Amino acid sequence: MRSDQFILLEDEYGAHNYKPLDVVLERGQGVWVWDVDGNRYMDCLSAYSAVNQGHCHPKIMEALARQAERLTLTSRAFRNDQLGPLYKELCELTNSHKVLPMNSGAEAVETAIKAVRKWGYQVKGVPGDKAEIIVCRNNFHGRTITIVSFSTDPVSTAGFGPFTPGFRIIEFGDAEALEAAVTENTVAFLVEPIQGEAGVIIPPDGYLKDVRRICTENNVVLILDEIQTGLGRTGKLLAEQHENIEADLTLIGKALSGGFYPVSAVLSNTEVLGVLKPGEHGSTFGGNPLACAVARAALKVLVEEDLIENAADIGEYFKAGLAKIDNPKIREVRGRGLLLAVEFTPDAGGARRYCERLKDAGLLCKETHETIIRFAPPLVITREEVNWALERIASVLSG
Ligand code: IF1
Repeated sequence: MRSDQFILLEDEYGAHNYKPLDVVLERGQGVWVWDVDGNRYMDCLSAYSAVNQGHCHPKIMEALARQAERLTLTSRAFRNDQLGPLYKELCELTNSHKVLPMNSGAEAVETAIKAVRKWGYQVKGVPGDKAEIIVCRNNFHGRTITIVSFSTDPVSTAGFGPFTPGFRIIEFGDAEALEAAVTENTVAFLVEPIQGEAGVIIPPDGYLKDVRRICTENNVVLILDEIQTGLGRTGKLLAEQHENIEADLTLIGKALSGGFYPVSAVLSNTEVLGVLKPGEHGSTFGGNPLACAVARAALKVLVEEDLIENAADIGEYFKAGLAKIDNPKIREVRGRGLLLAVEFTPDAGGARRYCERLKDAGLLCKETHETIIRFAPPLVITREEVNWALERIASVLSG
């Protein structure tokens, strides 16, 4: 079957909750993917930073296949021989004390919300059902009802009420706004170190440090959503390291499996996770041996292949190359590590048409909002491959 036939099938039988580029992929390796018509593309999205280790990494593939032959799922009614080792490796790598494994990113966010509410009542002494969590305007933390309850994007919320109460929204990047919003009932501040979906928005220098101080002074749990920024993407293992801080709860997902399988986790540096007692939270698939084996391999690849350092180096090189592109309709080039964005002026005619033309030139990327293109290739990308990409990007964006 050719591309157009697959597209017809999707459109006829699938829900239309996405508007994908019309490219039907069937194979991937490293930074490259191939469509059913035999065309090759460079993947500059990495499944929204889930395939940081590159497509179909052979070592992760091997771990998946070997574990799939032995044992895939026990449920947490029993223990398995992959979970404890994953916990230890994750804690050592991230300087954490406790781990709670889930599957999707949204589930990790939901888990953190439950844990900090309970912590608020049991440890901080917040009166029953009064816990407040502060979040930021233009946040993206997932798609569940509770998470969209505090989204400020009308497309994410319209028609989906009634919503979960208990959230207060402040401006991103404004530490004073956080200080002003904290009350005695505030249990947590939930924030992305760099806002991804909002368009790769980098907060002012010192913001996370100030946030850390304000949370500590007010006995508020700092939850960093590193589901997109974590695991090497920004040139550090965790984006919090750019400001030398440590969150109380850190949420990771996406690249925790190198894109093979949904694996997420809540990492805790304090005793917040300690408030959860048997029966109060869980998931059939969370912490299953297949997921754990894949995550262990994915973390090992990230460290052993120096992908974090590569993201820092190559990211700077890629960003400098993008900044050289001569087009008065480019308003800004920004990013950190290999989480990069080009923002166009409102009169540029939208980012989508550039993405369509980049696809025709052999490069896959995705617009966010009307005017921004995100470039986030797998962290295995080489300098030569960046040169290949820059040639095409320059040619399309200059036109
Ligand atoms: C989609 C965006 C990226 C996330 C952060 C939690 C989650 C995400 C910081 C939830 C998920 C996604 C989901 C994906 C598109 C993608 C995305 F454009 F929507 F915002 F990456 F930028 N926290 N991000 O970025 O994780 O439950 O999906 O595993 O199609 O919705 P999830």
